[in-house]
Amino acid sequence: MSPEFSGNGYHRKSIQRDTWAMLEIAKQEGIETVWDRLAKQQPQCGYCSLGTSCRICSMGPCRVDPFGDGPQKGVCGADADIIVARNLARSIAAGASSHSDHGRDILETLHMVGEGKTDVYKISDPQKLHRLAVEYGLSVEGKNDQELAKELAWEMMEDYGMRREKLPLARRAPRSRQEIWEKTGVYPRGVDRENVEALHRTHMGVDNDWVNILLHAVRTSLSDGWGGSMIATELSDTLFGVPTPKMSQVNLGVLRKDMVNIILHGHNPMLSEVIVAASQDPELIALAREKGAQGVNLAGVCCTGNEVLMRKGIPMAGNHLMQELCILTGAVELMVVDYQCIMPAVTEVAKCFHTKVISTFDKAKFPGAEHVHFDPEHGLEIGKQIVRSAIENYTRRVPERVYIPVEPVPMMTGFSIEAVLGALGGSPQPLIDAIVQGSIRGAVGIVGCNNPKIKQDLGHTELTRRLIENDILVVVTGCATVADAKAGLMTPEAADLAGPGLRAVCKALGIPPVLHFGSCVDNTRILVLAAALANALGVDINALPLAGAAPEWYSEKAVAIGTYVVASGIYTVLGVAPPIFGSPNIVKLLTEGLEGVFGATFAVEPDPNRAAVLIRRHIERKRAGLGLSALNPDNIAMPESELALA
Ligand code: SF4
Ligand code: MSK
Repeated sequence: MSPEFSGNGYHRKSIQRDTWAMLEIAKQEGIETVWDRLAKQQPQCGYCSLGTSCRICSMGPCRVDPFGDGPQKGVCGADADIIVARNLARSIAAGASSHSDHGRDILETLHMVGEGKTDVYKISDPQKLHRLAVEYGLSVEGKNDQELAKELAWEMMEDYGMRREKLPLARRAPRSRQEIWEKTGVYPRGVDRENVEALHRTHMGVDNDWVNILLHAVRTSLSDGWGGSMIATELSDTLFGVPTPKMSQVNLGVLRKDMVNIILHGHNPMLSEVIVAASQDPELIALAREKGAQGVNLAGVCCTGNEVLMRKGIPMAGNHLMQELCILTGAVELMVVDYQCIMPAVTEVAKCFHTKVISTFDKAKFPGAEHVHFDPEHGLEIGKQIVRSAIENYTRRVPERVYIPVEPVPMMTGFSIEAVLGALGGSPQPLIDAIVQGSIRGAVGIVGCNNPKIKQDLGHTELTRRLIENDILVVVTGCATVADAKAGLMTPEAADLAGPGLRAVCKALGIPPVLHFGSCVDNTRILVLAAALANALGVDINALPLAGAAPEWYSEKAVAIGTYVVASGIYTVLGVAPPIFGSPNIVKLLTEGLEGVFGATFAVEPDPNRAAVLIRRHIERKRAGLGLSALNPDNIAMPESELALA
C-alpha cells in the first residue's frame, strides 16, 4: 500500500489505489460512503442473512429459527424450506425482470426504428438483423431494413407474452439441454409470464412445495438468460453495432482536469449512445471551449459503461463501488443515470460538490436529481440538452478541489462472439483445437458486481490470476471487467501472466488472456458461445470444461444470472453466500442435487484462491469426461496441497 494511505484501514476495503485516495478525501470532508453505511448496519439481521424471515403478508412479519429453540414456522405454517424458496424465487424474478425490462426498452426502440418514428436510432448491423429475422422464421426476401425491423420487433414482442410455448432463442441451446428443460418442466415460455407466475406462486397460500417453487424459479431465470437478456444483447448489437476489439482505458485517471467530465451510469445503452453522439457535436465542443474546457470527456460506471466501452471504446471510470467515489474527485460536471445499480446515495455525495445528477427514465427517479424525461423518438435532442447542461456546469467547478489520483491503465475490449470468431479466422475450431490439445484447459466466465462485504476487486482479480496461470481462459462482464482491467490483466501483454499454453495462444492471436464480453445482459454471449462449442462437439453444455464465478456479487440480477447459468449446465462458484443457509434442504439441492437434474451445481467459496482450485478440479473432471488430455502435474501453478482444501 502507498505510504500516504497506510494505517487508515482502506486496504481492508479495497485493493485499488484510486479507491484509497477517494476514501481519504471522504474522511477529510466527512462524506459518508457505502462502506460507512455498511458499518452502521452491523450487526445485520441473522434471519434475513439465512433467508428465513418473511414479510410476504400482514399476518407477519415472521421468522423461523432453523438452528435454535425459536419458532419453526411462520404464522401461516410456512417452514424454513418454504420461506427460503419463496424469497429466493422472488429475488430471481426481480433480477430476471430487471434484465428483461431493459430488453423490452431496446425492443420498443427497434419497433420505433421499424415505424420510422425516431430521429436518431438506425440499424447499425443489417447482417445481424437479417440473421435474427431468419431465426424467427421471417421471410427476408425483398424487405428493407426498416420493414424487417418492424416485423422482427413485432415477433419478439410475443416473447414477452403468453402465446409462445417456448422462447425461440432457447433453441440455440443444444437439443439435449432443451430436452432436460422439457423433461423437468422448466422450458421458458413468455418472459412476462414466467415472472408474473413467480410472483403468483410465492403469494401466501399458493405454491407450498419448495422444490416446485424452485423449479419455477429456474424457469424464470431461463426466460431471462435465453429471453430478455439475450434480446437486450442481440438488439443492442443490431441498433448500436456489434462490438469489435479496440483499446481503451480504465480507473479514475480517465477523468480529465482540462475537460468537461460526464459519467454515464446504469445499464441501458439507449441514452449513453446519444450522449456519445452529442459529445462530438461541433457546436457543443465550441461551447465547452468558450467555457474554458478543452472539450467533453465521457467515462462509464457499471454496465452502461460496459456497453459504450464495448462498442465505442469510451473509457471506464470505475465499477459499482466507485460510483460515489468518482464524484469525490471534484472533476465530474454531470452524472447521467438510466437504471439499475445506481445507489440513491449518489445525489447526497453530489450535493457536496458542483456535480449535477440527471435521471432520465421515468421508471427510475432519484430524489435530489434533476429529471430529464428520455424519449427515444427525440433521443439526440435530449442527449444534447444533457451535454449542454454539463458544459454549463463546468464554470461551477472548484479547481482547488479537483484531485485525480492515478494515471489510467490501458485495456482491450470489444469481444463479441462475432469478434471472437473473427480473431479465430471465422470458426470456433481453433478454440476447440486449443482446448482439445490442452493448451487452453477450459474457460471461465467471471461476472458480476462489487459488494462492500468483500475487499473491492480482490475476489475478481485473485481468481482471474489463478485461472490464467493455469491456462484457463477467462471472459469477464460487468464490474469484474473493471477490476481485472485496473489490475492490468486485459491487455495483450498480460498474456505474460498466463500459463505457457494460454500465453502462446494469446500471443499468436494478439489478444489478452481475459476477454471483455460486455455488460451483465451480455452474459448471454457466454451462453451462445458455450452452446456453439457444445453443438460443434456434439455434446451438451455440461460436458464442456467451463465454469462460472461471481466472486463479489450483490444484486438480484446476479442471482438470476447464476441460476440460468447453472440450469444451462455450467458449474458456478459464488463468493458471497446467498440467503439460503436457513434451509439445509435447499443448500443440499443447490450444491449437490442439481447435478442430477441439470448436470451442474452451485458452490459457495469466498476465498478466490480456493475457488480457483474448485474450478480447476471441475475443469479437469470435465476434460477427463471428454477423454481430453490430463493435466501434467508439473504445470499446476498452484499446488492444491498448499491450500489444504478439504
Ligand atoms: Fe408469516 Fe406466512 Fe405471512 Fe410469510 S406468508 S409473513 S410466513 S404468515
Ligand atoms: S449488475 S456487475 S453491479 S453494474 Fe450489471 Fe450492477 Fe456491476 Fe452488478
